[in-house]
Amino acid sequence: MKKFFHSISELVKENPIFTFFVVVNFLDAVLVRLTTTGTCGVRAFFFELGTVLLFGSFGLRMKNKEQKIYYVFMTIVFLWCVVPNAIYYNFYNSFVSVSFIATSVFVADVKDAVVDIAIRPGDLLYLLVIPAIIFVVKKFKDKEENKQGFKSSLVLSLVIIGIGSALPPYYSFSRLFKFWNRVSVVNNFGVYIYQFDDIFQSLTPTINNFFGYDKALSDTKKYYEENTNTKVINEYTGIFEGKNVIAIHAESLMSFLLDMEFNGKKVAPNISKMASEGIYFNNFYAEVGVGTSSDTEFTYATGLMPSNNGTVFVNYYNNKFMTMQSLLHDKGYYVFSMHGNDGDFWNRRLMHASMGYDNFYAKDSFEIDEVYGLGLSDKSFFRQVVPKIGEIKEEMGEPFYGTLITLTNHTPWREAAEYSDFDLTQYVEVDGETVQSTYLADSIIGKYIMSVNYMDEAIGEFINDMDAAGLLENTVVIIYGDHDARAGYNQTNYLYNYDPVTGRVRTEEDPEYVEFNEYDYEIMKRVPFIIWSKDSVKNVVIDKPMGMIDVMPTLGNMLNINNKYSLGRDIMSVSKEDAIVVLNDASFITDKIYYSARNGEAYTISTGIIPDDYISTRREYVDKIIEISNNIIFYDLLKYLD
Ligand code: GP9
Ligand code: MN
Repeated sequence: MKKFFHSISELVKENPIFTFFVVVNFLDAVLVRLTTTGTCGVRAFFFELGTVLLFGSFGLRMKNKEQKIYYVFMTIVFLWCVVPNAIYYNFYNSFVSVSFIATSVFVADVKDAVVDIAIRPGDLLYLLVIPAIIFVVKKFKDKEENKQGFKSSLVLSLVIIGIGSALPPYYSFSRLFKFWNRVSVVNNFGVYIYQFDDIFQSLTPTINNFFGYDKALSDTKKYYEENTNTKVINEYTGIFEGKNVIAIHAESLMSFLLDMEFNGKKVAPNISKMASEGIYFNNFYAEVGVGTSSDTEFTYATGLMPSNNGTVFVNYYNNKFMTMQSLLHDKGYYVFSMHGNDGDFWNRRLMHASMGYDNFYAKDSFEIDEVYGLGLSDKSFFRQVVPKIGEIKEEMGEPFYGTLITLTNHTPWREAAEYSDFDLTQYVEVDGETVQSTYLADSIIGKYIMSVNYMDEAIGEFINDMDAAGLLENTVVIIYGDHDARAGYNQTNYLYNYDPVTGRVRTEEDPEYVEFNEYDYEIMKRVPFIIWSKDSVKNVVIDKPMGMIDVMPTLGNMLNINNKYSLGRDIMSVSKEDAIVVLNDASFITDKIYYSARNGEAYTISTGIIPDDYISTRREYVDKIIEISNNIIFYDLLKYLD
């Protein structure tokens, strides 16, 4: 043992390049974890140090230039694990996947958002490591192969990884293999192991075709045998059968805006009016992964969870899925989608055809006469949509089902003041005088609020134009938010704790501090789901926790169609106690708690007794839903199920 540690200390003294490589790459891993999730788990330290030592030891089997090139190359590889994740986490609160690179062609279109919200100058400091290690390898003379040093550092790295493995939480290994909780993997194993695992997982769909298929098929068949998704008859069964349906996919619309007003004016008067007149699901959540809008389109249409590796729209668009669109088409509906953006964004041109749409009207079907943010403005889009629906009704008859995907309210809302004059001025008392504060209008969250007001106006004009054209007769209009705005915790906290008088954000020490923690931020990510029709006012509010996977069964029951592969449930036939929102990282929300799969913590939403097995039974349920969904996606199993 003494000899072992002596050889390590000799190694550190004799080979400064090896020492620099280990120290700097270990510090990078620790820093990126602390500056993203903020978790200071001891366990991850062992894995981060052990990983760097392990790769560092291989360099000792090389000599001279080869050894130096190896250490520079591996430092660049480790930086590729650190810098993209530091930036990506600011935008998505998760960690990047190499399979996302396949979809990153779309990031170019949202680069403003990435630049505005995601890239912090500090994240780019990591890049200084490259000139630093080049300086170090130039400064110190070449080294011969060091077999003893290799053995000692290899053994030390394995001992350190072994200690890390012996530390709780032991369930984290399942997350390493199941991999739907990226944050948990980084928190427990560090960013290097996370990224190597991600590469392996991203290759899995290709590998899967050779391995794991049989087990996935038998597990999935067994699941559906035990959970046959027969339609439950209730008071909503068939209430909209045969009606036309127009579904508005409202970009980044969140529910809290429907109750918000400034200076006596509602932020979203039209949408909130439709919510009050129709059926309003006010405890509703998107369940997106990295696929954001496209994940919502997929989950809404199939009742399956999004893919945990890549996105369905890009990586699995050729697979067979049972969708609302295909079921309605089979019932005689003409099914179309319309969107003012490039038809290849999110690979929609191919995926919409695969989902069963008869036609997809993309950017090239519209006159691009007014542009804000990502493309055609919502007001111009809707103005042009109305006559198109009129032509469809003329030429294709009824019933028709149309998905209208909005665009203007997409992050980062930089131009909001150009298309919205919604007044966010705050009037505050300072030393007995009333002064104006415009902090909100200048902030990202303020621009978001202004942008939502614009989208609300656009939807209000659309409803009026549809009514004037006689297109609301026998028609149901649906509005759903496709995911939360991604404005970030700090920006959202402004709404609760920015003090316009002092210009500071209140902390817990302030008497007027409003409790708003990371869990409150997750819980407020509700998006509206509204079913409205001109001729059948409903005035119903459903406050049961509901997820996007429940839309297919719930709306399907109203349209009298049944998707037997949906993993969601018709919320009208589920009790509030049993209702559950399955989130894509295996966290979940019920009427009692928000359970964070990242930290294994439960945050109380309402009082009341929580039975012993309350969390474990729901965690098993959630894991199973995610597993079966991913089986179907990865292995294209619906082709083989009857
Ligand atoms: C792109 C629009 C926005 O066409 O649907 O997509 P998102 O960035 O929200 O996934
Ligand atoms: Mn979106």
